[in-house]
Amino acid sequence: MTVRPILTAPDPRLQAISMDVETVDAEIRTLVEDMAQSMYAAEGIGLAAVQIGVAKRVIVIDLDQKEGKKNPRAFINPKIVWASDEMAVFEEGCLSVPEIWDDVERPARIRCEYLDGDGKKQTLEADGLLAICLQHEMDHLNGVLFIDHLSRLKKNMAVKKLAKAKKLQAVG
Ligand code: K1U
Ligand code: ZN
Repeated sequence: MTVRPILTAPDPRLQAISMDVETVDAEIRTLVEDMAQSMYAAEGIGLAAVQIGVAKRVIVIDLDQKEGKKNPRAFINPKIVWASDEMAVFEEGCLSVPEIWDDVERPARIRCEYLDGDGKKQTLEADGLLAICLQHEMDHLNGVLFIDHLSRLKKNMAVKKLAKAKKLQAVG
């Protein structure tokens, strides 16, 4: 298992449209394990494969990480098949958009279909943080970041802050 570096905006690879997984084989299982390790190392609650530079429709989420008790869930080729009219606002962050948090409005409940880590078809109805996190990660699979949901002014401010941080990082 390998902890892989997480891409940060404005890296153009984050805008890629990820490809469907054909077969859940050993390569995909290794990818899922690497993603889980990378997510834990970065102290995140979710990760999309594209964030480590692999444009495949694979997501890992673990919402209840307690000491020594890790339970990563894999969502492969996830699709939202229903979303509630009711909306929810949640302050989101992103490992690819460091140090920026802002409110995003999304459907409060969703039903999605996906393949699990064993390649079995599953259906899940989610609400609360799981629904938010799934939608945030599925956006990544379509090259969308949470700052793309903000007003143009807020997004511009976020992009400037990210560019400045990258410049400072490069100088050392
Ligand atoms: O996609 C990502 O970069 C993961 C992102 C998921 C997410 C967080 C909040 C709302 C929607 C989606 C993160 O994990 S950011 C870090 C984070 O949320 C967190 C870190 C430590 C403790 C609790 C939360
Ligand atoms: Zn993210």
